[in-house]
This record gives sequence, C-alpha cells and structure tokens, in this order.
Amino acid sequence: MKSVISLTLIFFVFLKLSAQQKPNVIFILADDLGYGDVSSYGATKISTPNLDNLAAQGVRFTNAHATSSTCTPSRYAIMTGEYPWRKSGTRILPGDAALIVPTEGPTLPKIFKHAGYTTAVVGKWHLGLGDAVAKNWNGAIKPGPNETGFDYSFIFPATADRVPTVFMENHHVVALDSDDPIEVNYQKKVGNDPTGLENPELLKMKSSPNHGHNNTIVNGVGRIGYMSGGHRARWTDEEMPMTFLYKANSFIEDHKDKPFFLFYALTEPHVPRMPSTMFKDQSGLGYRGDAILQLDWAVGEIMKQLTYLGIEDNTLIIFSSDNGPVLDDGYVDGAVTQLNGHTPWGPLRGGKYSTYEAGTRVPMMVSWPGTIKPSVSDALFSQIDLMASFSKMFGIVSETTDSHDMLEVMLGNSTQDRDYLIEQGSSDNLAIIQGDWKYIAPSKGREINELVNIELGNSIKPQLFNLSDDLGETTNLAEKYPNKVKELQKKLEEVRK
Ligand code: NG6
Ligand code: CA
Repeated sequence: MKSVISLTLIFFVFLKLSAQQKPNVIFILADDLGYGDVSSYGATKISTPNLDNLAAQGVRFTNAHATSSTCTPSRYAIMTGEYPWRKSGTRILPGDAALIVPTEGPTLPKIFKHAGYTTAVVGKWHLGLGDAVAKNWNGAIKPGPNETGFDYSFIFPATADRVPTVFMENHHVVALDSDDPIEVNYQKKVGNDPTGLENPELLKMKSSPNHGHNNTIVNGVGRIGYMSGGHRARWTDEEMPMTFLYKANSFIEDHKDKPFFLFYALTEPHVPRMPSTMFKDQSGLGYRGDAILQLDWAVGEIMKQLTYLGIEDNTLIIFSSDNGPVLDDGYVDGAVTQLNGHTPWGPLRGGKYSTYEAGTRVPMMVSWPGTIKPSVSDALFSQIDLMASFSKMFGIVSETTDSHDMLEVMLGNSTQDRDYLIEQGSSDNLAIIQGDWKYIAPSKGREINELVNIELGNSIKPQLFNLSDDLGETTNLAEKYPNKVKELQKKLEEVRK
C-alpha cells in the first residue's frame, strides 16, 4: 500500500512538474491601450473588471515597457528579440508592405515550436506580408506569420484604418470572390469605390481634418490607402471582436490537450473605434471607452473558456499593450469631446508616438493560477525579454543580444530590474532608463505632434529625469547632473553599437 501511495505521489509530482514546465501560453496584446486605461492601474472613469481579475490573480507590473511607442517596431521587437531601431524599414508599415520579420533566425513563436508547442496568431499583424509591396491579394501570400513560426494564423494585415480591410487565414484572404478580385494601392486610387475625400457625405464616422484617413471608404469609414474589389471579403468593423474571439477560443479548444502558444493581438482601442453594437455608448467616454470595455470583455471570455475547458491552472496569460494611448488618431469619434476627465496616460507624460513614459510604459500582467503568486512588481521589464525568458523556461539557448532572460521576474519570483532599458519614440529618438534615471538623447525632431496633441519627448537639449521622484518627467535635471548625463549617454551609445 505504502509503495502504491508513494508511486502515486511521484506520478502526481511528475504530472505537476511537466505541467509547470509546459504551460499553455496566451499572449494578449492590446493596441494603443494606455497605462491609465485600466482600473487596476488607477483609472476611475472606466472599469475593466476582467483585466482587474487577471491582475489580481497574477503579477501586475508597474514598470513594464514596449520597446517603441508605435505598433510595428514594438511588435517587431516582441517577435524577433531585436531592437527595431537596429533595422531599417521597421517604422509603421502601410497595409501593402512586405514581411519585415526575417524567416530565417529566431522568433518568439519558433521558441515555442522548439519546445513542442502548437502556435497561433489571431488578430492584428502589422509586420508586412509577402516578399514585395506588389503582390497578388487573390492568391496565396507568402511569407507571412506562418513562415515566422505560427502554425496557424487568422489576422488582418496592418491596422484597422488601413486597407486591405480583410481577414486572412493562413495564406489567403477569407471569403474572397474570384469574380471580384482585390487590388490595393497606397499611391493612387484604384477602382470606383468612393473615397472619404470625394464623398465625405458617405462617412458614418468623420475623418479628422489633416490626418488623411480619407481614401477608400469601407463600411462608412475612410481608410488609409486605396482598394478595389474584394467586396464580399471586407470586414464589418463591429464584427471584429467576435471574429477574433471565436478564432482564438476555437484554437484553444482544439489544442487543449497539448501545449499551445496563442498570440491574441486585439485591435482595441486603436482607430477606427467602431465597437460592437452591444458596447456602443456603454462607457460614457465615447467609442474609445466602449472599445476598452469590448477588449476587457474579450479577455474575460478567454478566461471563461480556460475555466470551462479545465485548463486555467495550466495556462499562463500575459496581457499588455503595444504602445501608449492617443485620443484623436484620425477620426472624430468622441475620444476627445467625451473624455470626461479620464486620463488614458495615467500619471505619465506623453502618449503614443512619444519618448516620454506614456509612449512605452504600458499595463502588463502575467497570470498562471496556482503557480504565480499574486503580487505587484515594480521591476523594470521590457516586452523584448519575452523571447529570452521563454527560452530559459524551455532550456533553449536563443541567440539575440537585446532580449534578456527575465523569467523569474516574469513569474513574480524576483523583482530585480532589467539592468537598463531603451525606449524608442516615433521619430526614432531613443531614451535609456537605468535604475531611477532616465535620459532622452537630444533630437531635432518636433516637440509636439499637433495632429494628435502629444508631446513627443524631443528636445535639442539632453533631458534627464529621476523617475522615482518625478514619474511625470516634469523637471529636466540634465544641467544639474552632467555626469549622470554623460554616463547614460555613453551607455546608450554602447547599446546602439
Ligand atoms: C499613423 C496614423 C494613425 C495610426 C498609426 C499606426 C496618420 C496621420 N496617422 O500614421 O492613425 O494608424 O499610424 O498606429 O496617418 S500603430 O498603433 O499601428 O502604430
Ligand atoms: Ca499600436
């Protein structure tokens, strides 16, 4: 009897261990969600109960960063473990761009594949498709997500405000009608579809003046870029959350018995904010707020699915955002006029596009019920570290220099800061954080992006802030501490090389 008990014990210990080593991993990445947009991060004008639950059951990070304050570079870093500013062509991509993630070489999903996982991406891609700008949208488009390490992909190519406004499943546009082929052009108008510029009366949501979201109209929304054909394949903006959630939950269900990695890349609250009918007007903050409620709901539905399938204790969820918040990013959608005292940037300065903190410091929580103890972590963490950290978890040696192993921090066992962290603004200006100090290199770029009303963090003078005393970056200490400036300047130069 005794030996049966100990054998059973050993078996359970083994089961527990192997479960711990190979948890399912779901990485949920919001688009343009700010540090102050989540109630567990201090938002009071909006409530995000599902994100708050996730935060309460895991590690809530207060000092986690995207590498960059815009989408393409930030996602490039997550995928490759390489700082995007090392490689040209990694700025915000048009919807017809070629793939910028190298198909040779390590990627985050490939780490999981090495470890025996089935991998999928569902949602926004924005890292280019195919090997050239000129491509036939009506055939198989390669290389793309499937060639960079995802066994399955269900995506849209760029952003919700850029054509082509279609879903792609693996290599093909979904619901394409061969009698109505798609053509895409970012230089000149193609086909006869109305544009926002020529037919503003057809818009159900107005484009903001001077932003230029006035090319082809799809579902009453002017987009960036021109497309013709593919009418059956064009998405309805309001269906987006249901479609992505359904695809994500189906993937989870189909792979519940073996380890899986799911990159669930939500489009909310990026423009155009066109929430599902059931969320419209629910936040009192306009469509941007409604889109945040919708995002929070989707996260809750994923958590419910895990519980329903009985795999919640064996699933690690990371939630974060690709860059900071913006109000008017191209459409008159109430984000500015119905802000109602909400502060998407929280206590931080700047926003999307900025080298100030609100550009890259984003909400991040990591949950793994039963394994990760609930805590709040002030550790300095970069999303670029996911690659080395998961490599460490699986005992895989990964070769990137920029991605650091932060596994213990990610799991809440340590609060040791990353030794330094680089932040990239939209004008390619760089900042470095080390300990309490932040240095922003001098730059000739404009100080404010007037269109979106955000301070970009650029100044012709060096900027130095002490983030522990002055999280809001109000007082430039560069003149007071010239040696600190020199030290961080030098460190930044070293990393740049
Ligand atoms: C900008 C767009 C903005 C948004 C952004 C990409 C203009 C004036 N603005 O160029 O609307 O689409 O690109 O956002 O075109 S991101 O989160 O994907 O980086
Ligand atoms: Ca973004």
